[in-house]
Amino acid sequence: MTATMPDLEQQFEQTIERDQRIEPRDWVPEAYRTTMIRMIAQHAHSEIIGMQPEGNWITRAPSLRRKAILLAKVQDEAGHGLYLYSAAETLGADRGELTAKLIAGKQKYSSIFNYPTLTFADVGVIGWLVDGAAICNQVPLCRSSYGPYARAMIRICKEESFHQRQGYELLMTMMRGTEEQRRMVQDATNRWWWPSLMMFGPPDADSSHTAQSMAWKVKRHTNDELRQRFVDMTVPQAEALGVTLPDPHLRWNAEREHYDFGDIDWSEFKQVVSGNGPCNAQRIAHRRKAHEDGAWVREAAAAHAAKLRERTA
Ligand code: BYC
Repeated sequence: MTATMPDLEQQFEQTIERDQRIEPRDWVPEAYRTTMIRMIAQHAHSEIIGMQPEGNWITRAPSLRRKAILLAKVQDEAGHGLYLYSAAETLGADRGELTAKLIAGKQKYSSIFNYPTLTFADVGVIGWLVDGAAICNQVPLCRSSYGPYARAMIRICKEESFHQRQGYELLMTMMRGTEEQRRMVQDATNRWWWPSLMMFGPPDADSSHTAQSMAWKVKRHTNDELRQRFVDMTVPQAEALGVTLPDPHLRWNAEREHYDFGDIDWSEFKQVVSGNGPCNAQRIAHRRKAHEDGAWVREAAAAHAAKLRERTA
């Protein structure tokens, strides 16, 4: 007996209701497919573009040990991008088309990667704050309703935890160093704090996708909930490190049992997301060039695969 549309819809709703996973062969409403492709592609693009700000420091890392650590981290990000593109492919998206949309400016990537990395302290602060925010946002996504995405997120989160620790350890070392090194850490913290809070997306009241994504259990918490969790988690870390977070309104609210914090400059967020951040043009130009430079590899791989097919036929 063939399943009718209402049966399929009911099955989908039940899977979500029972907290089970949606798998690639399951029927899904078109809007669910579109949402998952959008979110997974944006995430994959963020990992790949996210290699640039830190990659910028690989040749200038101050020791062989720091260079090896940074290389490993940036390589992990390439890996995350690749398995996220694979997860998007299980929904019928084509990786080549997703890349084409990224370099044509038709698909987004995280706002955070449009800021420059001015000193080596930025590498530590990215690990601490940016990877810290990423973990906060992504741990709940390990329970996302789409199976391949949720499973990819488990490994990604484990690696992000290592990234966060390496950043914090680097900053601890710098804070035990010279006055100039401490000044660099404080300066990097000042520049990355507010953009890190923006990573969680617009306030709930302005978030176009949250309600539907929560109903489908794609997202498990709202943008504001996760942002608050990140602030609460990070303030004690800043104290232990000995840096000041650049927000005069940051204080413990005993009644709410959370830290209160100042207003985020949402006009800056909008500017960056719409392509006008400090490094948007540079990031996309670099990605486009890397893609074009890699054309011969894709051609060679396709020619090799065709030869193998011919031989086995
Ligand atoms: N930047 O309705 P909303 C990483 C867009 S990788 C740019 O709240 P949603 C790492 C949003 O896409 C970090 N755009 O959306 C890598 C939507 O636009 P469209 C990436 C943003 O999806 C290397 C519109 O604003 N992490 O951590 O419900 C090294 C309205 O927003 C941003 C992920 O991708 C932003 N910050 O919630 C180190 C995690 N925020 O598509 C670290 C997975 C929002 O309607 N994604 N927008 O044109 C998510 O959890 C969610 O997609 C978001 C946004 C919380 C980001």
